Amino acid sequence: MEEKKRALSGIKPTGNLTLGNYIGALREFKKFQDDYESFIFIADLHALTLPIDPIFLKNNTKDIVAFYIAAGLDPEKTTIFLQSDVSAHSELNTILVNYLYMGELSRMTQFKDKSQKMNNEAIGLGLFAYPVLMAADILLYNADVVPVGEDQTQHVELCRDLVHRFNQRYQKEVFVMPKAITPKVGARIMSLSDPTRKMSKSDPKGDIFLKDDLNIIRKKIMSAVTDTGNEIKYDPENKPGISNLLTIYAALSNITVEQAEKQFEGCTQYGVFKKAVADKVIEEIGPFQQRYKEILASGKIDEILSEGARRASYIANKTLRKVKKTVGLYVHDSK
Ligand code: AQP
Repeated sequence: MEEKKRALSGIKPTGNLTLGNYIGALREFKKFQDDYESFIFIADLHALTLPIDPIFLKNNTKDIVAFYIAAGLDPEKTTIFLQSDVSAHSELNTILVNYLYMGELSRMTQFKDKSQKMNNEAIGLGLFAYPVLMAADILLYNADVVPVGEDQTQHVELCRDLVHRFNQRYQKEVFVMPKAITPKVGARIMSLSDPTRKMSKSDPKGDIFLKDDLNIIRKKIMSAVTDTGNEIKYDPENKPGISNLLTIYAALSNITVEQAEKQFEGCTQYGVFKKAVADKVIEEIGPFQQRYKEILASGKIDEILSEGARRASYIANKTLRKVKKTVGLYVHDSK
């Protein structure tokens, strides 16, 4: 029987998840669990790259596990685990920091965006080296595909450069070349209050949170920033607000943006259009919130994480051993 390809992705527990995280990543994960051997983790070590309250981090971590299951991940099919439970991530990170360069890391958009808002003296090394740990995450599982939103594709590209460099250096296929996969519609959901900016959990203005009360979600969509026109048209440059709402509507309806545009042809009232978008979001998020609550109440989170850590560690440790041998670290029987 042909071996299944592998898929791997994760989400940082740095805040309440947004509709952007849902459309760009979370909802996509389920699509991989039947045809791929799928590994989906909670990137809790990555969450430490910016200051975070410990209790907030711990609660967000449990939330994400419940969100994964609510989004349709089946722990029997998808290995769900915590990054910090598999020590191989940190160990491979320690090796890989020597194979990515300061110049390329300093050119990463996420680093530039996040560090720009900070005092230079207080930028942690972890924020700078974020893509190295992310490369370790991907490479430990020999992932063929990495489902992510658009903002993370640059890091996957850097990981590809690293694979090329590493395999060339040692003249063998140590690492599998991964490929980023972004959703066809909704790879970059924008803020409702400033549709030229990405909807982001660390910059919550204009966010829809997955835990928002449904009435609040409706209110937020009804007051989303649009433009002074009256045409429902996809034109991100001149009509970023309407284009963002069309994208949300299309993604959740599983149709293309062009099909969504057609549905609203002739509609000249933004209020009517916004109501349709709000209905669509609520239709999806309402039942999702219900499932999330049931999972949290079921008390099964720890069990899922323990089993996930066991399965993930087995695969990750095999890769780590191979890498250690390749670079010349002495791997002996006790290990
Ligand atoms: N606005 C978005 N539209 C589509 N996809 C998005 N993602 C994030 N925002 C959007 C995707 O969600 C996944 C999880 O992201 P992450 O938590 O690992 O980090 P991130 O990319 O930095 O996401 P955030 O929400 O912006 O987090 P903060 O603000 O904490 O840095 C990724 O696949 C991401 O592409």
